Amino acid sequence: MITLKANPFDFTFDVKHTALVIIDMQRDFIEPGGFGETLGNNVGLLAAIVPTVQKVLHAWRRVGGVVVHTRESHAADLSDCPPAKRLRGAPALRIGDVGAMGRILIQGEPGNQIIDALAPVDGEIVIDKPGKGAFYATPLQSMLSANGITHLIVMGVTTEVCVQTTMREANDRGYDCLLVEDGTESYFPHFKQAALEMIRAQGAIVGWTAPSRVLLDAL
Ligand code: C5J
Repeated sequence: MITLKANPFDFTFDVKHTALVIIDMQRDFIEPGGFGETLGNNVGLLAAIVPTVQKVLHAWRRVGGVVVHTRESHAADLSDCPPAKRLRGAPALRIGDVGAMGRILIQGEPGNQIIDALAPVDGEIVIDKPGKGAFYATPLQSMLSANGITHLIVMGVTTEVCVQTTMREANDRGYDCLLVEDGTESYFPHFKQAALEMIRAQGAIVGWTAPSRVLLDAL
């Protein structure tokens, strides 16, 4: 068992029953020309966490823990993309349109791949998710159950959208979740801060948070 000095109080987990879940570290969000930029965001903000996420991923692989990568993505025929999601707002390009890295947010396109620095290796779970949360319309819960997972350590982007939604879905399904504070980022730094506070408020109502240093030292 490992106990971390986390917020709002200690987080105890067993590597054998804990998965590292890395949310949507795909080119669509982190590199120019993808979904994030079409929505008018500065994608450079998100690239800054890559070295931290990589350090934690490598440490987790060394201790032999289960790794889950997610990608926000849709089928090529858009059958899993509600029109309300595709048609909302006035982005430069919509989901399914052709951009600088292929079709925006479509499975198999160059922009939908996880960035090279964090690319999955054999044996790691990769979940393609049509929603913001990683449990909605995916086999994630059954895959975690098959691996005896009860705890999640979460990183990725963006903090207040896909990361927070996934943590809330996980919390409702009975998982204890810890978010790595410097392993997550938002296009809006004040939204990140607010999300961290919401997650750990009221006695860890959604989960715990801790800086990567605390986790890396413990591993
Ligand atoms: C968004 C995500 N922000 N991965 N997706 O649309 O957070």
